[in-house]
Amino acid sequence: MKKIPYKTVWVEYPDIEATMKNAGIAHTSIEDDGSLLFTCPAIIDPEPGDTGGIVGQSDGNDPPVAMADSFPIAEYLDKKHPIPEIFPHGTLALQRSFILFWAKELFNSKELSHLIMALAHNQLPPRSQEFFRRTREVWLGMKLEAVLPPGAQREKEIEGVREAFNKFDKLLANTRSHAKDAQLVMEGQTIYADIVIASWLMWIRCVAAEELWWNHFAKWNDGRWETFVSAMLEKYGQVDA
Ligand SMILES: N[C@@H](CCC(=O)N[C@@H](CS)C(=O)NCC(=O)O)C(=O)O
Repeated sequence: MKKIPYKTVWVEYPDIEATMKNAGIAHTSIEDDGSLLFTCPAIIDPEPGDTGGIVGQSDGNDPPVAMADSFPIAEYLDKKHPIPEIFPHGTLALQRSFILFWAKELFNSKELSHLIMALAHNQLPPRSQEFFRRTREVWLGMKLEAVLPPGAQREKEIEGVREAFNKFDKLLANTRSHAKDAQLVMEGQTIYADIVIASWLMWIRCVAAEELWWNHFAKWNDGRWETFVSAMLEKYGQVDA
């Protein structure tokens, strides 16, 4: 989106902690048992610069910036590369609050998180699959297969997710016609909250078996979620590797 040159390094789940520690990147949260959780995404900016954030004009004296956690990373990049801005002036707290609300109502809801966990495992490479199963089954207290088996119970939970989407469709009624412009939260501009929501929707689209995305999510609310994700992908979906 900002046309910042970068190189992606893909890290498998079991390697995240060691990779972050080696790069001097701090944990992002502390688990219930007191252990530190290291997470992706993370960035290393070898050229943080002190010249008003103009790339390529660092005096070379600043140490690289190495950090994890999406929100602070986005804030950092938006300050350093302000065009196009994803935190328009005065919207930082509003965006933070909106994202938390969306996550609480939808993505951390039992129904959707169960659905995603039950399906994500199948898409991972073998070493990550083993890690994902081991850690998530401890979190959930049950086998992944038992979380949301296909059938009547899964259909009922999908209906619960649909109700949550209906609620956001109403809350975001004024931007309905802007989905095709990659705007969901704010009319006229794609902002950080849009990126977060598009990323979550993309996650569902990637892990959901075909029939689940195309027969459910993609059809809901006149297709605005699919229209929005497609527009975001088309405009900003390129990855370097
Ligand atoms: N607060 C972090 C959370 C990111 C997160 O949960 N990342 C997952 C991958 S999607 C992770 O790295 N998990 C590591 C693990 O489960 O050990 C952020 O917003 O960046």
